[in-house]
Amino acid sequence: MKSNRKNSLDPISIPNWRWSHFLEITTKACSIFQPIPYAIDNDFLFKESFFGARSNPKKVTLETWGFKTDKIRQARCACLQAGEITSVMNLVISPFNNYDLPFFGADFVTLPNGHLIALDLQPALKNDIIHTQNVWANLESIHANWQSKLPSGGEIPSEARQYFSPGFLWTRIPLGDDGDNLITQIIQPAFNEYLKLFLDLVSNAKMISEERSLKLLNGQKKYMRYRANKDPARGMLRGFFGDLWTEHYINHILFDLQ
Ligand code: DBV
Repeated sequence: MKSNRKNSLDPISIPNWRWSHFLEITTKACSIFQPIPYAIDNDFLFKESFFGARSNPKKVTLETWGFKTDKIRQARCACLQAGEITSVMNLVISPFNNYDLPFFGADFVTLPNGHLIALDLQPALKNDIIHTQNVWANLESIHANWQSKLPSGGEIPSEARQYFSPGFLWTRIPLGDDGDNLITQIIQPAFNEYLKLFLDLVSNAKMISEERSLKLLNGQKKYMRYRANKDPARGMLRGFFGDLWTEHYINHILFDLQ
């Protein structure tokens, strides 16, 4: 099937994609920054395949949404729906390194065994107080309010901890009505507050020195390399779309600052 999406800012049109409301919120909130399309080849703007038993093949659809602005190097969202249940929104907003800003990271994943929600303003330089103090001072109270209403997400890989802030909202919730209610009543308002804080930081950000920009760039590249190397979706994407396509997608679209 062909997609009529021409560029990364064209709206997503995946039928019954569970996370569409969150991308609508993001699109609306970011429209004040005059976003322009981010160059992405057609083969990565839209991709479709089939999986499962030959007698009853199921469809998997992936679309990539994205933009850039004067302060945001790349905002991109991998939007995937596989069959009835499996539904992924992997959104990362990466500022230019000449602003002292964190990444905005949202990994919303529905699998047959439940929903996994990871949301954070992720530090490029976790041990640098100039980089973190302004963010964490505002984020920790927001986090405390919403995380207290959610079950914990459990252990995360120890090597990944350096890429998360103390405000990392992390939970695993069951499928079904209870899960849906938690997504509507807790995850949605939490997402709004995390995104608003991030975009306010972007609005107020001032250019930093050349020397400090280099430090930020190194921190950003380390984060991108880690995520590209350890992408938990690699196996799933390879199963759906093949190794070559997946490696190009992960290393040259999703985490393209290495
Ligand atoms: N995760 C991605 C991309 C995805 C994606 C690009 C296109 O970075 C999906 C899709 N994340 C995805 C899937 C799973 C997870 C898990 C499908 C489930 C894997 C499984 O259980 O089979 C946050 N995502 C996770 C986990 C975490 C995150 C902590 C659980 C642990 C894991 O399975 O590794 N955000 C994610 C993450 C980092 C981050 C791993 C690392 C720094 O910033």
